[in-house]
Amino acid sequence: MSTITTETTTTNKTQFLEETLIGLKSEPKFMQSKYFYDEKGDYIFQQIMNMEEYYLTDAEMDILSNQTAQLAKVITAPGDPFDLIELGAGDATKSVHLLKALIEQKHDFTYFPIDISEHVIADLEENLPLKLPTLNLQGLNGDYFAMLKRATEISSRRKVMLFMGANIGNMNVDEARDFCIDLRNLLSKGDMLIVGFDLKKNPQQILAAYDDEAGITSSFNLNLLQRINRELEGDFDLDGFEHYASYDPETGACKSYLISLKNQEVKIGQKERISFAANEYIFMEISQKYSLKEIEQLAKSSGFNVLTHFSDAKGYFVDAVWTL
Ligand code: AVJ
Repeated sequence: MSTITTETTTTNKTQFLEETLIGLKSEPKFMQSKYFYDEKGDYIFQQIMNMEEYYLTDAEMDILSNQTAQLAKVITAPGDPFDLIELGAGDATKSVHLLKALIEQKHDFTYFPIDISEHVIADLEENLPLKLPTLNLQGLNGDYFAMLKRATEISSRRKVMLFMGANIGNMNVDEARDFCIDLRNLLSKGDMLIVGFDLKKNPQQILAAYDDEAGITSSFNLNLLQRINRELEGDFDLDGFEHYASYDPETGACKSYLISLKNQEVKIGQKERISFAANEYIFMEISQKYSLKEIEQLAKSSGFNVLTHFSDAKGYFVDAVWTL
């Protein structure tokens, strides 16, 4: 059962180059945050999750470790086998709690972790069976929708989708709605979607999580320039760019940018040259925050029914349970 399904590496590299150039030739310039997660990016993201300022991980862990029984109950029915598909599984430290509870309750299910990082899926395939020997596991490495389609081809059982970790925050509200509509179109009546949202809260607290003193978030962003240097023969001067984060309490948008510190030209591959003016920015990432009301609106506008939600003791984070 444990064979990784992977998109070919050449396709990934061509797509990385194409999408990088589209972003850097746009006005204003942008990059896609899905490319943060190469092996070094995965490692830096682990460090982010361990930071004092990055409250999100602890908050969702509080939900998954203390309300697993209730969550397991909401997503299962006696004698009803299902597939548990996780988008952006990461190291699955949170989902492991749920997997464990489902196994203990003797539910018949297969776990399909999907992740854009090849390294992440390989790690899961190696480590999860050690922790949970009886788990039915099939790792899928690639883009969410390509791999989700693959999962629906492999099995036709009822689907429970997990999209945790506030990964939905990497889309703005309109993109999130379109994304949820696309998910809904791949799901059927009775299927479920569990989505993790970071809630609007004190703006200082949010900003600190994305602009830490130690500069870990800064190195997370700069690593994408390094990745372009490594994989796409770029020559970014990392000292020529500086991390800048902002949070707007009105819209709930937390954004990060890399600011060019001088007029400079950067080479990518053999023939591409990109110019940066002093103080020009590259928009790197959005981490959208929601109110409970906005979460319900998102469910409705994308055609889901709200079943319930679970929140942590501090009220920082919500795992919403939607159904079709
Ligand atoms: C993995 C998308 C949830 O937006 O909070 C953390 C990524 N970026 N610090 C987030 C991230 C900067 C993270 N997500």
